[in-house]
Amino acid sequence: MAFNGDNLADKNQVVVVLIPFPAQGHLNQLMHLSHLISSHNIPVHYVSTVTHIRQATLRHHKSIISNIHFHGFEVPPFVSPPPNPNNPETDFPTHLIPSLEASMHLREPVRKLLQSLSFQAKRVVVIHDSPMASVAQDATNMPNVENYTFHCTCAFSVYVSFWDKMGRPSVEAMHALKIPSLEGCFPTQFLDFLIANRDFLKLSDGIVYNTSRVIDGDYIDLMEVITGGKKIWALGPFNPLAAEKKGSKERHSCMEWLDKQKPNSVIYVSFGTTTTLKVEQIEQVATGLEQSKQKFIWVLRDADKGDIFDENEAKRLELPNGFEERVKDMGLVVRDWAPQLEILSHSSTGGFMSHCGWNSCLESITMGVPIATWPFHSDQPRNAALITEVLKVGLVVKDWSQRNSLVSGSVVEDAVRRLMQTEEGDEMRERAGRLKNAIHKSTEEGGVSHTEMDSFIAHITK
Ligand SMILES: *[C@@H]1O[C@H](CO)[C@@H](O)[C@H](O)[C@H]1NC(C)=O
Ligand SMILES: CC(=O)N[C@H]1CO[C@H](CO)[C@@H](O)[C@@H]1O
Repeated sequence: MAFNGDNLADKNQVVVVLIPFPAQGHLNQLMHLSHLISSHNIPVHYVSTVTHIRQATLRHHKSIISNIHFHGFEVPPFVSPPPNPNNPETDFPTHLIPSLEASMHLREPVRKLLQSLSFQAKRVVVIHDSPMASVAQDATNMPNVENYTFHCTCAFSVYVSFWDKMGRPSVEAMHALKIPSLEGCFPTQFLDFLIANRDFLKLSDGIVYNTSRVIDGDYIDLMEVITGGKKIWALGPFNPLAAEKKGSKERHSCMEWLDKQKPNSVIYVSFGTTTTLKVEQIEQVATGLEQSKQKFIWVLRDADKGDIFDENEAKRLELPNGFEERVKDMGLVVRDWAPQLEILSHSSTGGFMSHCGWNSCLESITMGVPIATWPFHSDQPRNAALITEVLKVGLVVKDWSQRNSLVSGSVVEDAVRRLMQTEEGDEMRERAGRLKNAIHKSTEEGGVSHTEMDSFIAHITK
């Protein structure tokens, strides 16, 4: 998908250029954002490396991607090692760092694209993922280019990092909350990467969060104070998939299994695309699920590699001997790509054991499913605190203070039982249901998310 400079826009048009951070959760969110923006008849250009454009489009529904211009740019080759679950220092996917560093070479092709678009269009609106600020930096010298920062996480987690840096001052919205430390969230190598980007963040004209005022509005207000009144929009969550689930011919086999289960009886277990469990940990999860005697769907995969198309097949993760046979009436182990949103929106699904990546949190709360939290790295521990401490729609499986220890089978069993079989769990499900309704209302005409989206579109096309 080489870029040729002609006819990408005309003089009356505002065009939007999106620059995602090249990891699945981010590629996914900016893909949804592309779709939302292009549904307002605004041309959208989605920019990444050749490999990551391939990844983003492969994992997305065709109806979403048909109106988007993709620009896959060549970057120097990077190594794509397998994930290392036995790294004693961190659960962060350090094997992705070479691909992240390679993506910094997007700066030059992005500059050329912006320049050419800026000649052709009325205005160019760049929305870059926050760790991609340095790739977008040349926007600053072009007269009709505006720059916006996009956060793929909640305002709460971003606020907590600032609050930490300020020495945890007394603030009402933080009162009595148990906030996990930043320790162990990022390895130094990645922190350097973030710091290198921070200077460019100051250059943005506005900030977009994929969250909703219904979810963490207090923290959006607090961020507005911190960023000196810079305009913030909370553009989420809008779930485009909600309508297409039933009657689709390409339904995953686990959906038929779900159809046969009782309402709220199944716990969905998945730790996302950046987590690889140690062999011993897999054994403990298996034991815990088996002993909980609850129905489950467990997605068991290795973390994505920096290049998911890299030849060497991921190894098949081993389960304890005879496990799959013993649990065949209780649960499913899914080893391929699972339709997470469909699973969460199914009435048989009553709980989610999750690493608390922001996509997963949002999908779960918009579907009214309470979460058993088990964070591994990055913003996950703070997202987990939002779920359990602020919103109270989940319970803790692994506390961040215990991050270096194995979670035993009995802890897994206990968490699953509490979430699925106790009054405490039912109360969380009720609260999650109320939050779901509030979120759905907010995306309807006149609702707060709907209004924010209109205001953002009006602002960029003004
Ligand atoms: C925000 O994330 C959710 C969950 O992945 C997604 O469904 C939604 O479309 C995203 N919204 C934006 C604006 O990226
Ligand atoms: C290119 C461009 O519009 N850069 C702007 C990004 O946002 C900052 C803050 O509003 C402006 O000072 C830059 O001029």
